[in-house]
Amino acid sequence: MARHLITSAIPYINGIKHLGNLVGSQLPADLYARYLRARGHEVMFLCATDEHGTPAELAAAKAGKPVADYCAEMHIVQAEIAKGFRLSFDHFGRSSSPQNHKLTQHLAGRLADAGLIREVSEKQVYSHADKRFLPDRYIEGTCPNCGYDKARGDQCENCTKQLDPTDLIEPRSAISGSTDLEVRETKHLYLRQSDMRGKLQEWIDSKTDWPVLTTSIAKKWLNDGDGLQDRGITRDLDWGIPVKKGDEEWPGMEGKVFYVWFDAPIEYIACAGEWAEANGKTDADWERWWRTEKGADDVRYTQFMGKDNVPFHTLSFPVTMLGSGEDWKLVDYIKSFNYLNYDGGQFSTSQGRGVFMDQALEILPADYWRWWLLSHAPESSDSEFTWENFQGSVNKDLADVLGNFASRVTKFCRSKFSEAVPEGGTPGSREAQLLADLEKGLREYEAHMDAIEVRKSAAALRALWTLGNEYLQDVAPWTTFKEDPDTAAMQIRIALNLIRFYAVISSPFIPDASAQLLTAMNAEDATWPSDMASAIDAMPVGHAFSVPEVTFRKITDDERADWQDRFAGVRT
Ligand code: B3M
Ligand code: ZN
Repeated sequence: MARHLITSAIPYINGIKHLGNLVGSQLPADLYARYLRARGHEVMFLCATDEHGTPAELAAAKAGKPVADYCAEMHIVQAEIAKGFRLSFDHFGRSSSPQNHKLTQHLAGRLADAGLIREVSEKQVYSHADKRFLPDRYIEGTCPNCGYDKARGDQCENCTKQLDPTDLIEPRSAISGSTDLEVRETKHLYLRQSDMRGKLQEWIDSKTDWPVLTTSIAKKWLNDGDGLQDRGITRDLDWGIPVKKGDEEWPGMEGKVFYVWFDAPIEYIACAGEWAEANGKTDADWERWWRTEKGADDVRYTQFMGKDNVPFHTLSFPVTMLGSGEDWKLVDYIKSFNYLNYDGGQFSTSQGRGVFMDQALEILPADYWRWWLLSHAPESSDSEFTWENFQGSVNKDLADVLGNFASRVTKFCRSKFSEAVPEGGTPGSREAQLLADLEKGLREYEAHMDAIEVRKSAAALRALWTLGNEYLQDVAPWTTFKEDPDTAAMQIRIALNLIRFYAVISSPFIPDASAQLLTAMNAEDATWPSDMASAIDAMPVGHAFSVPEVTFRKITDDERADWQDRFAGVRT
C-alpha cells in the first residue's frame, strides 16, 4: 500500500464549467483517485475553486453582487455539480480560504528573504470613476491602426495589432465606460524565475517518465527565452490575498493583492489544511501529505490539468516551492490533456457554446457522461464531442454490452432457476479459456490505469466486458438448458459472478452503475480481484441476488436530434 496525493487544476469561480474543462482535469483525476483507492492505497484527492482575479470581480459585478458573496454562492454551485458527477474529492476547497491567505503570504515572505523577489515601478492606467487601476484588457478605445472603436488595451481584435493602452484613441474603462482615466506610477513585485533556471532544468530533466505533452510544453518555456522571464506576482485589485511578507506589512504594497496565478497553486496545499479543519484533524495530519520532513517523502504526488496550465505548474509553482527553501513536496507526475472540441468547433465559456456540466446532468446521469468523456479523453491529440458519437458509444458500450449482459443473465437465472446462484456442473475448457482471457485482460487494464493511459484503460475495460458477452453468445445457456440444465447452471453461475466482477473493476469509470450492480448482486465484498479464479467464485452456490433495474438505457434518435438542436446555439 502506497500513499497518493492527487490534485486537479482548480476551476475558476466565474461560472459553470463545460464538459471540455471537466475531461481536462477533474474527471481523469477522479478516475485515478477511485482506482487507487480500489487497489487499497491511501489517497488524498484535492480540488478547489480558483476565486481571485479580475474575471471573478467582473462576474460578480455583472451579477450585481459583492464579490465575496458571489464567490461563496458559486462555490456551492460548483461543489453540488461536482457531487453530481461523483467527483470524489477528499476536500473541495476555496482559494480565498484563510489557510491560503496565510500560506501565500508566508511563501512570499520566504521568497523575499531568499532574494527571489524584486520591486519594479511601472506605469498603469487608473480609472477615477472605478477607483482602481485597469488591466490592459479592461481599457477600450479606438484602434490607431484601423479605426475599430472597440479595440482593447492589449490588442485590436479587428486588425490583430498588439497595443499598449496609451496607444488607444479616446480610451475608456471597459468596466464603467468612463473616460476619466490617468496614467499613474505604481510598484509591483516580480518573481525572479530566471534565477532558478538551472534548478528547474535539472528537475524537469529528471522527469523522464512524464507524458510528452507535459515535457514538451515545460521545455519549450524553459528554453525559449520568454518563458522564464521574471513575472509580476502582484496586482492593483481589491479582491485577492493582500500582499504581505508573512504577517508583516510590505512597505509600498498597501492596497495590492497577489496575482491569481501566484496563489492558485498554493491552494493545493492550503486545501489540505482546509480538509484538516473541516474533518477535525490536526496540522500533522495534513502536513504528512505535503512536508517531506513530516512524512510526505513517501507520498507519490500526481497533478492533472489542461495543457494551457502546464507552464504554471512546471515553472512558476516549482519556483515558489523550491525558492522557499522549505521541505514542500514537489509533484512527481503531471498528466496533462489536449482540448475537447464540440461538434465542429470549440467549447466556449464566453460564448456559451457546447454542453455545460449542469446541463449535462439535466439530460442524463453522470455515468453516461463519465464513460463517454473518459473513453474519448483528449490525450494524444484534441478530440471532438459529437452527438452521434456520444449516442453510438453509450448505446453500444453501456447499453448493449454491459447493461444487457447483466439483465439477460439475471433474468434468465430468475426464470429458469431462482434468484440465487444455481448449483451446476463443473467448468470445462471453454471456461478455462474465458478465465485465461480475463486474467490477461485484467492485467492489461491495470497496467493502463497505473500508467494513467485513460483511453487505453477504457478500451481494456470494454474488452473485458466483451469477453463475457462472447462467452455467453458461445455457450448459449438458454439453448444448453433444454438438454443439459446442469451445464447451463454452471454457465450462469460464471456469468453471475462476472456481473459482480465487472461492477468492481468498472467502479472508477461508472461508480453509480457499479454500486447499483453490486447491490443487485448482494455483494458485500467489493475488493479488487487478485486473480480470476477467485473472482469467478466470489459468489458461491446459493448466494441470493436480485435482477437489477435497467442499468443503462439507450439514447433514441429523437433525443439525439433534440439535444443537438438545443445545444447548437448559445447558452443564455
Ligand atoms: N483556474 C485555470 C483553469 O481553470 C486555472 C487553473 C488553476 S490550477 C492551480 O484552466
Ligand atoms: Zn485595429
